[in-house]
Amino acid sequence: MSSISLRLTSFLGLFLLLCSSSVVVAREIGFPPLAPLQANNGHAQYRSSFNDEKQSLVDLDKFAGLTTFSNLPWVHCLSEEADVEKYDIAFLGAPFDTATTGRPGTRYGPTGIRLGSRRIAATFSWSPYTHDNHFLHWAHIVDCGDVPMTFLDNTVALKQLETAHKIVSRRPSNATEVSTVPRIITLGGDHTTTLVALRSTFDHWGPVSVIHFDSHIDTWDPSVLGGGFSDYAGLNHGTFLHIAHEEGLILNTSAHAGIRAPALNKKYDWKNDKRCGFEIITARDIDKIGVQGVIEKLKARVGDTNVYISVDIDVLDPAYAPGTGTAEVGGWTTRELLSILDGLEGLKVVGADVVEVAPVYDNAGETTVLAAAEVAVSLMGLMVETPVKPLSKEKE
Ligand SMILES: [Mn+2]
Repeated sequence: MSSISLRLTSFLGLFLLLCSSSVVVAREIGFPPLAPLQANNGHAQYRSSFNDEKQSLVDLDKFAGLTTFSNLPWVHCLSEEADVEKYDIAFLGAPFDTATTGRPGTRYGPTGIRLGSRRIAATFSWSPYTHDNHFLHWAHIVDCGDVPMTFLDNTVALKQLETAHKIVSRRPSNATEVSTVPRIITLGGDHTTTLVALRSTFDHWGPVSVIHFDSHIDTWDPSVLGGGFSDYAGLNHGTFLHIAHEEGLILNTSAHAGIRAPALNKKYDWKNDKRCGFEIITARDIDKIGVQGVIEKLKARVGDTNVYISVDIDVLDPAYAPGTGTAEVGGWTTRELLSILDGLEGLKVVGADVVEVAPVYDNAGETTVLAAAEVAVSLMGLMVETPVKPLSKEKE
């Protein structure tokens, strides 16, 4: 017998021995392939909330239905009908990008921010930092959808937004014992939309301190930025704070945070900025005074006044927010911005926005819209933390 035949015979013998000495039984594999949580008659049973099939279609709160901000309920806030679900804080989209000086695209901003928020839901929002959940406090928070804004005439578009702000903020609030005027968080939209929001807050609270997170000062003189061709050209996303000052909407206790873009001239822009009521915290100041230092400076600046917080997403470095129209390198990180915003707890925030989000320049990882969504949640948290009485009530 050759050595190859000898080996084959040995393998065959071993195989027959194994077959005769044991009973081979197919192993039952359950799905999901986890140890059974309960055993009943030897069969695996898995815990499931899928008991009521119809109810399960109603209760699922993420990735289902139409996309609203943070899966909040959509309310037809702009309806002329009086019988509309009441709310205390409303997200309102302003799809507008025809007053930009750089790359357009922010008309898709509100949609982008909502997409960036689709993993956020009230039931899954307990903070690892505070162990609090701002979605589940006193305030009923809703998404009012987007305002129809024509892309062919800025004057008309901003008038449409102004009318929408009036309707949304003049509806009766839900928790009347806490707050009687619903507050609005605008999802922009280019920064020009903030002028309209400031007119709206003026309606209820009078002039406010603006905390303006941005890489640009946005107080540029309308007779310069825009070419000085016409009043129409003068109202744009780099001049709206100048105009807000001229209209008496803001207090001289306002502040910019994160500034790093150059001015048009050696002195005038900075002098004019101060005249418009602003103090500047530059992007590089954070290296000297830290996050806490920025928070303290902002709080000291606005004091006890009513505050409007506007976040131009270009305050972030383009590494953290490439999806914007006029990106400036050397900016803050998303973590720094969120820490600063959360640190402003206690301020009387009467209105807020996150603007200049242009998803078309974002990346496949959705870096910009994810950041913008979290910024909006932080702004909402500040509003929940500190209810604000309207002006008429304060006078009583
Ligand atoms: Mn801006």
